Parts: sequence; structure tokens; C-alpha cells
Amino acid sequence: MQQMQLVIGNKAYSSWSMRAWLALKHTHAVFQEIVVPLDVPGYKQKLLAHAPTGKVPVLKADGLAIWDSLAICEYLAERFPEARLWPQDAAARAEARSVSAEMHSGFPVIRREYPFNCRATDRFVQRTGELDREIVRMQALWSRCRERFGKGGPWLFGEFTIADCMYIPVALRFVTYGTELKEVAADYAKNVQQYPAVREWIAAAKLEKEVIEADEVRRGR
Ligand SMILES: N[C@@H](CCC(=O)N[C@@H](CS)C(=O)NCC(=O)O)C(=O)O
Repeated sequence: MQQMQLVIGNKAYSSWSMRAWLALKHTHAVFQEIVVPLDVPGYKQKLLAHAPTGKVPVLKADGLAIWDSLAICEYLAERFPEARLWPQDAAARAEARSVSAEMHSGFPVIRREYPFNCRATDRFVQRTGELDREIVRMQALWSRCRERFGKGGPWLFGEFTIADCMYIPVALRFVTYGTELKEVAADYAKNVQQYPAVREWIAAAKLEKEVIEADEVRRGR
């Protein structure tokens, strides 16, 4: 079996890359990382050489190029059943798929107003009503998962699943932008920050030299 390759963007800025990377890490498979810095001259051609979307992440495995974070997560869940990337219980699995899809296709305001920048601290973004509404929804979603399905561990569905891969970058955004969180969400964000794979990703992000100005919102209040 050939070693898998995961094509990703800058660790500092690419939240979709992080999602696929977290799922792949969770399988404990050995893989090669191909980092393509985004928004620099020629980056699009490099991405198009890997997949027709010209976006990251892309997983190269079994002679296939699999693009899009959720498709990669699904592929890994099938290929590594022992990693239990989805909950074992059918009801929990249905809900985990719902919340993962909700993240994948939703929360446009959080994604726009809180650019992912996992090495940044002390950033300030003016809150708006629409941003507040999404933050409220996010916390309600996390609370429901934790309360209904989270008894077996610190993650949304107890054990670590794809739902956590989807929401870990959001928890890191809340840390970056100093968003006040209610207890359940605050505990979840704390757990995320302590997770070894997250620490490894952020440590690597801090070593990157590239800066994407659009994702560097202002410091302080
Ligand atoms: N729906 C896609 C989104 C992928 C995406 O937008 N990736 C961004 C980086 S986080 C990208 O490739 N940006 C480069 C570009 O659009 O040129 C997924 O889930 O993988």
C-alpha cells in the first residue's frame, strides 16, 4: 500500500485543511504532508495539479485524489473503521452527521467575520447581530451534543469524531477573538486547546513565514 499524501494550505490559515488533517491523524496512519502556501503567486496552478477544485485539502490515497474536507473524512471513516471516526450508536451518528454537514455548509458569518488564524492572539472583531446569532447557535449545538451524547468523554459525542474535526477550528477562532462562551462551550474550547494534535498543528503554524493580510484582523480593543 502506497503512503497517503495530504495536500493542505498554510497551517496558520487553512481551517478546512486542519479538519481533514485531524481526521487523518486520528487514524494513526502514516502519511506525507504536502503544504502549498495559499495566496502567493502560482499557488492556484499547484493546487490544480492535485484536484480540479484548486482548493485544499486533497487526500491522495489508493490512486485517488479525494477533495473536500467532508469527503476526505468520510473516506477515512470507511477505510479505517477501527478509528471510529463516526459514533457507533446510530442515533448519535445521525446527529454527528447533521452537525458536521451544518458546519460544512453553514455558519457563513463566523467564517467571514472571524478569519481562521490559529497562531494569532488578542484579535478584535466588532460584533454584529448576525455574528452573535451564529455564536449563540454554535454554543447551543455544542451543548446539545455534549449533554445528549457526550457522557463517554470530553468531545461532542464523548469519543473524538469527525464532528470534532469540523468544530475544532471554530473553538480556536473563539480563542483567537476572545469570544465569551457559556460553560459547556468554554469547557469544550479548553479541551480542544489541550489536544495534542491541535497543539502540534498550532506549533507548526507558528513556524510558517507567510502572512495573508486579509486574515490578520486588528489587534486589541
Ligand atoms: N468545501 C471545501 C472548502 C475548501 C476551501 O475553501 N479551502 C480553502 C483553504 S481553507 C482554499 O483552498 N483556498 C484557496 C483558494 O480558494 O484559492 C472543503 O471542505 O474542503
